[in-house]
Amino acid sequence: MERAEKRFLAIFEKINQSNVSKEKLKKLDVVKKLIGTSNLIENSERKISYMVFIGIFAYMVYFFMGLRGDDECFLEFPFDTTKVFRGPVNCDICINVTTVDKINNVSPDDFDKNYASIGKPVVITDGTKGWKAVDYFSFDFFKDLYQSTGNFADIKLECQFFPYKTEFKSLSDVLNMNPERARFEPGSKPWYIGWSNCNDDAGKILRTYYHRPYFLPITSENIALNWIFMGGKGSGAHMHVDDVTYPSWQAQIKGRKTWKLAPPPECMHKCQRMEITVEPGEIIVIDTNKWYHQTEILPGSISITIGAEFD
Ligand SMILES: O=C(O)CCC(=O)C(=O)O
Repeated sequence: MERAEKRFLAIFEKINQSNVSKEKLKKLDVVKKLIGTSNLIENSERKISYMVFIGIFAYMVYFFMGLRGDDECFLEFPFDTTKVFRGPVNCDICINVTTVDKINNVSPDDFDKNYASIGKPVVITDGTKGWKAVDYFSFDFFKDLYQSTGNFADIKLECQFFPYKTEFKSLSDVLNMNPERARFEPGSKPWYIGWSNCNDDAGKILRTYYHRPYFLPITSENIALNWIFMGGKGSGAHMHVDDVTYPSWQAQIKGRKTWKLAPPPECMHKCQRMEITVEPGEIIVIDTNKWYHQTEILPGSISITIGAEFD
């Protein structure tokens, strides 16, 4: 390497002493090749530096914002970063959609044709007709459910837990809060949380409290993984878009919740925002991967919902 360097310097010296201009030198194939290689090295070094910088930045955000969800991954990206990379949405899903219809007694074919197949949000007011959940779901119901189906630690793997504005770190923290707070007694801290159930035994029991929504097309598969959201009045989920596989239904078992829907940003000028309040016993159906959504729990009873994706 040293010898090569010396010989190169000697050649360089000779060139300097000759009358060949730098411009002419740059036109030589061998010089072009050399410059190209050095640019290539510089570029890859720059790329590596960027990647290291992004990595350090992401880790700092993740670490300082306390967004570490579980210990399965060394580095988990904050939930909302995935939205930056979502594909553009065809605005046909929202053009001319100005309200969320409330319908009942709808056939699976009509539901499919007028809503599911075109991604139009809708509320089915008789959606939970005949469901035991309406009479049984409560804070204590879920506490007993998870106590009877194993320990709370099971709830962690593969499950997602959304603490929203609370300090809770897990569903187990929630279900062990003091009873006064669970009942929203005056002076206690408000709470609203959500989770996906990934305890198979609990899932089997849950399915005895609700049916596959009657309006889903026969060809639709109702995904077994349940999402449950529970809590008292105040803000629910912040405005966001999901990154799940399919559209979802969500049954409002107890309480009342307002959904604020916004079209995808690329459709902002062609489509409009909408708002709908879902009453107890109603089911909202929405493609949460396309419609941005935010929720607010209205004063009154605890809000409890159960839902799932369907294809
Ligand atoms: O039900 C809620 O309050 C939030 C639901 C939600 O954000 C979702 O399903 O993505």
